[in-house]
Amino acid sequence: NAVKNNNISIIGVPLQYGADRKGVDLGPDAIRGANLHERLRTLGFNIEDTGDLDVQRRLETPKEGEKLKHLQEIVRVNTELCDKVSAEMARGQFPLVLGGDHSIAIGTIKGVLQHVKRLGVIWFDAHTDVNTHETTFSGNIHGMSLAAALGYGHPDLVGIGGAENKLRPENVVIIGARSIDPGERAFLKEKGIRVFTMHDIDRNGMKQVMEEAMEIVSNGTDGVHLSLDLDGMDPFEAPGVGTPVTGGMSYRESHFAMEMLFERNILVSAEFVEVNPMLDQHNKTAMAAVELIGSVFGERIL
Ligand code: 5AB
Ligand code: MN
Ligand code: MN
Ligand code: MN
Repeated sequence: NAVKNNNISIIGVPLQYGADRKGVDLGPDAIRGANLHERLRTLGFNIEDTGDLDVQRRLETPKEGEKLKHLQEIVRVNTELCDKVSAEMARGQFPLVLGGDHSIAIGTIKGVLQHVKRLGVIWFDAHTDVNTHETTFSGNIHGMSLAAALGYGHPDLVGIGGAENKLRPENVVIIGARSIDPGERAFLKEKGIRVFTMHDIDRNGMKQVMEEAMEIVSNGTDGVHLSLDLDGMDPFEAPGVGTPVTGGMSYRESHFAMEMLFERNILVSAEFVEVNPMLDQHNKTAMAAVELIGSVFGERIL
């Protein structure tokens, strides 16, 4: 786990095809550029930066009549990511994946599932990412990654890393949601996935939300993955994202949630996604990501 495991492997995934918007492919370098390595080394970790996966960078127009945009390249990259994450875990490393758009959660989670069969997931996001090829309005695969990891959606996405490796709905929580499509609402209800919306955070506070959330994801599981979409934070504090939604989690709430995660010591892997430097102000969003990463790995004020 995060505390006992002193060895972190950074894996960059400069993929933008899931968001279909230029710039999110620059996320991994923006996060590195915000002092990531030094920050983690100061905390006493051994950092191995494995570099970036080989990704087609030129933003092509989606193929004519293709409902899921850039499906082929997204499946290829996620399959590679799955293998990479699995290989790093096989040699005892903690995978820290830097996006890239949120479609990469499929590859990350499928890779972790090769080692942690019963995996809990905390999905920190303004959105819930449980669209399928049948419910999506946008055709953007970054809005389908959680559904795919649960075993629902296009067979090519569900098949990444083996269709039999999948999350269970009762082991997943979503935190910070405030933009949910009609098809997603039905899906969440049908599968019984616990969603802590901004309303819940306002009403009960981040402390209670995190306590409940961590109880759910650690109950009957052997480890927890954190999938953190920076658009979960308020766009005022994290403007560099492709799909901003007002009324998000504050810097302080997010930061505190990460500190609580460290204290509970349940994480086996983490990913930070959707940082888009082309939409950012002075690398603010990448710096926020590094602040959150610091807290997840034990940084304290005093
Ligand atoms: B993100 C939307 N639900 O499917 C869709 O940023 C947005 O990874 C998806 O959370 C946002 O296109 C995906 C409208
Ligand atoms: Mn989002
Ligand atoms: Mn997302
Ligand atoms: Mn901090």
